[in-house]
Amino acid sequence: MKLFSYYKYFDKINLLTIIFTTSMIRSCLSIMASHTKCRTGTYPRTTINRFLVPDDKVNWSTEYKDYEPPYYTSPATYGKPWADPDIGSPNFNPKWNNLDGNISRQSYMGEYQIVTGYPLNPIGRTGIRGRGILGRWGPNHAADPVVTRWKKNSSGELEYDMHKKKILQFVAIKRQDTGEWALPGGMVDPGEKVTTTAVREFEEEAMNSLVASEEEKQQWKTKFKDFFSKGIPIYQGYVDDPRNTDNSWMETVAYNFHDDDGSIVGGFKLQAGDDAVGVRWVDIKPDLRLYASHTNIVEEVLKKHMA
Ligand code: RP5
Repeated sequence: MKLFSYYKYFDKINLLTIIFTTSMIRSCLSIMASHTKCRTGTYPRTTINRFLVPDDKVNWSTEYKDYEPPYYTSPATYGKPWADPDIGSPNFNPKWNNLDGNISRQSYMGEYQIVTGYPLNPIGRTGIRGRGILGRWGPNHAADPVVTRWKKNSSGELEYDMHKKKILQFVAIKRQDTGEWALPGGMVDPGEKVTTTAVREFEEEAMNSLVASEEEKQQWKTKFKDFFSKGIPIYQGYVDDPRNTDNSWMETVAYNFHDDDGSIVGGFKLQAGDDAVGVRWVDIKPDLRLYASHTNIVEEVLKKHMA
């Protein structure tokens, strides 16, 4: 009898694992499929045009004899503590696909290839080589918080859409570099836990923690402690970021922090900070357009809440 109940418990855990893994794989696949913003137009902060990469030539395994992308590594990144030196520089011996000291050079997309000393973008060609304006060769790790609540009117009553469904909102920031609305994410500092990055970036970009008083921060700490310890992982993997190159790319881990009755984050005034120039609660609607592949991440969060 006892054995039977253990089996029941085991099956339940297995089932949950399978459901979680399957939905994570499904969301990873849909986000992975987007590799368009990082192969169109001029490279950010430059006048360099990307080499044309048609859809059927993205994959490295497809021959593209004429492929001659320009090489660009931003001079502004040289010598910065967050940036790697050029490949081949003396004393630069990166441990590709490994933890390199406290810098993770591992990819969520599996083992990436190294060709003539350079890591290769795991999704495919981008029309530009070099490190671009990113800091690391290979994966550049970020974390993205998706903070959500249900939309309410000024009397505090729930609002519904035309299908009589509750409206989910999330906190978006306006990026200074492109002017696009985005998740308030940021780069993982060497040795930092990704969950810590997600919360730190939220506080910096959506609550302006860098200039907040100690008293304000103490208030958040008490109120947020429990809330931010219950993030649900939504996605981990490649980001279709306009800064990506053939040898350097963004990856992220996104967590959903849901404020169900709107009393936690919903009770605080949002204020843009760090490199964000705007912040607001945004309705999750079909016409949502966000930076990089953030729309896909937010759509995954919506699916989870509507399921
Ligand atoms: C995106 O860039 C990530 O998803 C994250 O939101 C962001 C991190 O870069 P910075 O905002 O620090 O420039 O690819």
